[in-house]
Amino acid sequence: MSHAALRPLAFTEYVAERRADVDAALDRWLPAPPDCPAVLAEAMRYAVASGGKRFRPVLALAAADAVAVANGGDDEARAAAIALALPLACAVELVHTQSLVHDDLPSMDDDVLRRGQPTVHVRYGEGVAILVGDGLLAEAFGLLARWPATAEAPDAVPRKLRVIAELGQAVGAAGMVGGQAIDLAVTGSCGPHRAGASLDLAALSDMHARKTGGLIRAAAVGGAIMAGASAEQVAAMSAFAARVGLAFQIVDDVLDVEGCAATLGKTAGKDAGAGKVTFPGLVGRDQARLMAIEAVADAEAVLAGAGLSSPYLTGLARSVVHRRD
Ligand code: GRG
Repeated sequence: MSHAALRPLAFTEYVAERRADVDAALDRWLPAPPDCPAVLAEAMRYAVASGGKRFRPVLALAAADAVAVANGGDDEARAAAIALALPLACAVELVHTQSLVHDDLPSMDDDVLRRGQPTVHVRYGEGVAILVGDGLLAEAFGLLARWPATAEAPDAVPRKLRVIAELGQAVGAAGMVGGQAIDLAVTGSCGPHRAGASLDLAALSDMHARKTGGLIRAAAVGGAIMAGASAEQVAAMSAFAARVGLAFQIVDDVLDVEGCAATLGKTAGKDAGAGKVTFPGLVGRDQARLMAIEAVADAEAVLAGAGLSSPYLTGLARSVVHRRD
C-alpha cells in the first residue's frame, strides 16, 4: 500500500484498493505446504478466495482510517493506521469464512452453494470442511498475535490484546457461536432442546446481534483500536457498527426472500423452508427494508456526533442496504 493510494478516492476505488490490500495479505498469511498438508491448504484457500465481498475487513480498514483522519493524521498516518489494522481485517475475514464453511455443513444449514461455487464440504468432503473451519479459526487468532510484529510496532501490543479479546468475545459462546445455538434451537435442531422455540422482534434482533452483528462490530471496533482511538471514539464506532450489523442481517433476510441463486451465490428461499424466523417474516418486507434504512441513518448520525464521519464508512453502511448479494 503506497501513500499515493490514500489520495481522496471515490468510494468504489477506495473499496477496491482496500480489498486488494486484504486479498494480498490473506494470500501471504494463509498456511501453505510444507507447513501444512497440501489438501488442507488448498481447501482453506478455496474457502477464503471464493469471491466474498470482503465487507468486514474493508470496514475494519476504513474504521482505522477514519480514526486517523479524525485525530488529525496526514496521508502517512492514515497509511500507518490501515497497515496496523490489516492483520485484524484479515483475522475477521478468516473467522467469517470459518462461520460460512461450518454454517453450510449438513448438520447446520446443509447448503451446496456458497459464493456461486460448491460449498467446501461438497467439494472436499465433510471431514475436510470441518478441519478447514477449525484451521481458519485458529489461524485468525494466531495471525493477530503475530502481526503486526512486536519489533516493528511495539506500541501496538496492548492494542492487539484488546482486539484479540474483542474478537474472542464476538465469536464465542456469548457471540456468534451463541447466536448460532439460538438459531439451531429455533429450527428444532438442538438435541435435547429441540422444542422449536419462536422469537419475537427483540429476540430475533438479539440472535442476530450475536450471530452476525458481533463480528461486524469487532471489525469496526478492532480497526479503531488498532488506530489508537480514544474510549469515546471506540464507543461511537461500536454503536455505529451495531446499527450497520442489524441492517446487514435485515437485508440478508430480505434478499433470501427476493433474490435468486444466480445473484446471491447461495441457495435462495432457504429461510422459509427451514422454518426460520426472519425480519420480513415478522414485520413484512417493506417494513423490514425501512428498518434497515433507519438503522443505517442512525449509524451515520452516531458517527457524525463523534466527529468520525467518513465518506468510506458512510458508503459501506449505505452499501448494506443497496446490496444484491
Ligand atoms: C465462529 C466458532 C464459530 C462457529 C460458527 C456456523 C456458525 C458458528 C455461525 C453462523 C454464522 C453465520 C453464517 C451468520 C450469517 C452471516 C452472514 C449474513 C453471512 C453473509 O455474509 P456476506 O454477505 O458474505 O458478507 P460474503 O460471501 O460476501 O463474504
